Amino acid sequence: MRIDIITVLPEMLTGFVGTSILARAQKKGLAEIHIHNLRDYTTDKHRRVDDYPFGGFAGMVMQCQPIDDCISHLKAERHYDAIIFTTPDGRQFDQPMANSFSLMQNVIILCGHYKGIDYRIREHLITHEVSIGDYVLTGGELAAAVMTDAIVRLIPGVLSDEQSALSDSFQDNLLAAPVYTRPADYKGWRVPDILLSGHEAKIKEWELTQSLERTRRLRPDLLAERHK
Ligand code: 6GU
Repeated sequence: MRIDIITVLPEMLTGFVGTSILARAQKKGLAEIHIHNLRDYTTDKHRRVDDYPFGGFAGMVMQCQPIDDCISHLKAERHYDAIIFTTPDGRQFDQPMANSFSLMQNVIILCGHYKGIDYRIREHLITHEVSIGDYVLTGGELAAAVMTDAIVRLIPGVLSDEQSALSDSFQDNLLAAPVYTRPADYKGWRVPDILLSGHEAKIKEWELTQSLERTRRLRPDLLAERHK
């Protein structure tokens, strides 16, 4: 899978995509992540990518030209399955969305900034508008990082069997059961006996009971979702 991220703050993302699981996914050839500096596409001699809004509103608006040129440049090279715009008024990102994006071949993520982008870009070029939650970030870079991480870790081969995405919280609308490692007794804080018993079937049953109990207590909304 290939992800192209368009941003005015490339330095916010280069370290992130070159670290840990995302770095390994790229080294293994399972993911390609390219960061594009929007300023490289402006025809403005001062490298401006924003301007004052029509109508006399406050704030600055990202202009059509650099965004259109950058996206056109990418589209001339390959077909894109999704052109995502990060924006607080988008649809809220969740695990099913991560799953469906992870099945795609080529995806563009355009990071929003300032008061917004010229609405004509959203009307004519964007296929998906996505938010990561009901709070306001200064820019879409962190949202792009969150989405990229959630998407790339789902690509087959990116995680090892032990880290398998199948046991994640949310994958089946259940929170994960608690996990423990050695020592079995730390300062009198004991690991549940069942986990030391070696009874595989009983351990599985314990895990499901814990998942259900924690979901009922902490996220009852997820259980309601499960029964739909
Ligand atoms: Cl995608 N962008 C911004 N600026 N703020 C957000 C967001 C996105 N998602 C939640 N808050």
